[in-house]
Amino acid sequence: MTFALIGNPNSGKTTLFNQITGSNQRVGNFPGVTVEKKDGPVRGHKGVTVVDLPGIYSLSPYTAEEVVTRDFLIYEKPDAIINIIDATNIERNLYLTLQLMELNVPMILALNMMDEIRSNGASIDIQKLEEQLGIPVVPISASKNDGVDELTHRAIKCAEHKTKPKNLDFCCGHVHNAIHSIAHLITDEAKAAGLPLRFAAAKIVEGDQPVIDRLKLMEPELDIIQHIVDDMESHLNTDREAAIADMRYAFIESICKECVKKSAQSREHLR
Ligand code: GDP
Ligand code: MG
Ligand code: K
Repeated sequence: MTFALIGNPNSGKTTLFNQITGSNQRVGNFPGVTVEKKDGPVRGHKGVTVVDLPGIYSLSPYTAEEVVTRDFLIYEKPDAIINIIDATNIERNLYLTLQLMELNVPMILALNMMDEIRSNGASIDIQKLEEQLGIPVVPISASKNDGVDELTHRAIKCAEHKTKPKNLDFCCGHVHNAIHSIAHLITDEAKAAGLPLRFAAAKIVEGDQPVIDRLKLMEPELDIIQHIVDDMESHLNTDREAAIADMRYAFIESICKECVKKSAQSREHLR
């Protein structure tokens, strides 16, 4: 059984990796320390491996880190994703979470830096967050080794039961329509290419060339897709990448409004 450990740079991936495996990889307080993937055995669980992947903000195909992480997810198909996020910077971190959910792989959210949240006087409603996202959420503090055993335990359960994210459909309106029309159009091609359908459709809407190339679409399909995207852009009066980003941030904002109580002085403001 293999877990992929994924998160933004500085979310605490390496700290968590070291706790889970009992190893001693270098922890950095700046982004970009982990440029290659490292794997190690999960302590106390025979046959379970965790892979520490490069920190990324998005599943775009632009940076070396993004390519390594996304190719691992798509082509090596881990049994579960452990998505670690910095709870003190939850809005920004959830942007990657929503993209990972589209891969339709069993996934668990490790809500890290909870020690900071507590000492700031902020709070996060874990149960509500779990309901809204449709994936298990475990509050942890990687550096204090708090909640890590619970996380490992639930990640194994999640992989064993193949528990996939419950709601992929967090969007509505024109972007929603475009994603669904395109998903309908590319069902066979996505299957043949081994790409998760929802991920492929959203990536086409965004204009992700490697995904579009990999699907080997025919001219008539490409024409229809262009038409769908043009239509969406003109209705929303924005470009395709911004349309997707706006949709994701709108969903994140609505979740955080319900689940997060900030302190007067959150860590974000101190940065
Ligand atoms: P990575 O870039 O995702 O691999 O993150 P690192 O593991 O290198 O951690 C980034 C920084 O956050 C380091 O300074 C860690 O010591 C710190 N850190 C990691 N986990 C926690 C935590 O639970 N609480 C606090 N306060 N700091 C943490
Ligand atoms: Mg690291
Ligand atoms: K780092």
